Amino acid sequence: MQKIKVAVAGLGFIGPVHVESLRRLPNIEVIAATHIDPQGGVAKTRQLGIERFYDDFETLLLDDDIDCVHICTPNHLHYTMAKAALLAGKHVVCEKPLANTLEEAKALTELAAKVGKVNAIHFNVRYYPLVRQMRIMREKGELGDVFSVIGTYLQDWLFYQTDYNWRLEPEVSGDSRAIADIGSHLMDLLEYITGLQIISVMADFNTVHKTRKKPLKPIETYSGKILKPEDFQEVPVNTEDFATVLLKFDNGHSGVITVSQVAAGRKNRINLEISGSKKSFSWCSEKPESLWIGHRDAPNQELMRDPSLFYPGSASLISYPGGHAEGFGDTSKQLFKEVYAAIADGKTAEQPLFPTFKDGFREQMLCESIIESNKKQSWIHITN
Ligand code: SOE
Repeated sequence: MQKIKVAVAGLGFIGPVHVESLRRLPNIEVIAATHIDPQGGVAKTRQLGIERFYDDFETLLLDDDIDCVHICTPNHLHYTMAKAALLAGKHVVCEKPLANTLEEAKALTELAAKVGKVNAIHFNVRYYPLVRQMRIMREKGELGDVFSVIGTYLQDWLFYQTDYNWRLEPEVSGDSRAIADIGSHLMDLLEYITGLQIISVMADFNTVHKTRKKPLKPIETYSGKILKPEDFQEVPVNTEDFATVLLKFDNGHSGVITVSQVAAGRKNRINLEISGSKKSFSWCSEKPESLWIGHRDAPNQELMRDPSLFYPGSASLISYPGGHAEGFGDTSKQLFKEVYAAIADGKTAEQPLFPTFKDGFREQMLCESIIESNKKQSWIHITN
């Protein structure tokens, strides 16, 4: 089998998740990496058993053996790296957000279409099998019209004033934090499942910790929870720890999302309540193997992740029988399986099932409208 050769840029929290997930697929070989800190990068590359390390991204792109590049660096590097990779003739899988501005996201989407390379964005939450099962059940009319959507995404890794991360720095992470970082997953998810489009938003942000204590040495996502910094500097913070956004959908109905990164005890918890004219769905990412199905005049049901009970389109995202738990790491594996099938088949032009730069652009557009709504404390209509 001709293996597709892959490089990963950025070996912080999510980069190694990409490497591990890619290695579970038979037609892929991870052959190279690069990292912002060359010394630490060499050690991480060796630890991950990757054969080649490049001190800089430009040199990595000169390696003709590399077919596809995964961009797992901080947000402010996504645009320049994705653009350079596409121009170097590589397929690109980019972590969300696609870019830090709408203009950059638009330019990348147009460039990807022009060069005809496979392009994907890591909205991996779509790949919990029950998420696609909900989508297919809705497509088959089993949910009915969507009356309302209530979504929350709660974390606690930034709970303390001493929790610090590059996501707190707008020049690196962009002008929104909780909405852009995790609200993007939530909005992509609810549009993916319901088939609805958000057409207006009314947002309200809150920065719980107006200042934070920045450790004097770099730390990685989530690792700050265990770090006891000996000394740090107090810095102002003006991006949101918490946000609530009222939503209006193109079917005339409404919804609401709430995101927080300071919710003690909620580790990485997406919860969806989707109410339809025939039944309701309730799903939680911390219990991803179970879907609650609510009825007005019949007993409520629980659908467990079991390929024999799923439609083919969602059963294709399941590798193990019911009861043999699959989770967060499996979502990336299943997403990459669909991306690399498209690369192997040379299907760069079709509208694929997996999330592409177009979905990244849409999320950028929603996030910018939400930022504007919060600033103006008014409803903002989404112009497609
Ligand atoms: C931090 O909020 C984070 O790592 C996000 O950046 C990821 O997208 C999410 O999957 C887990 O939490």
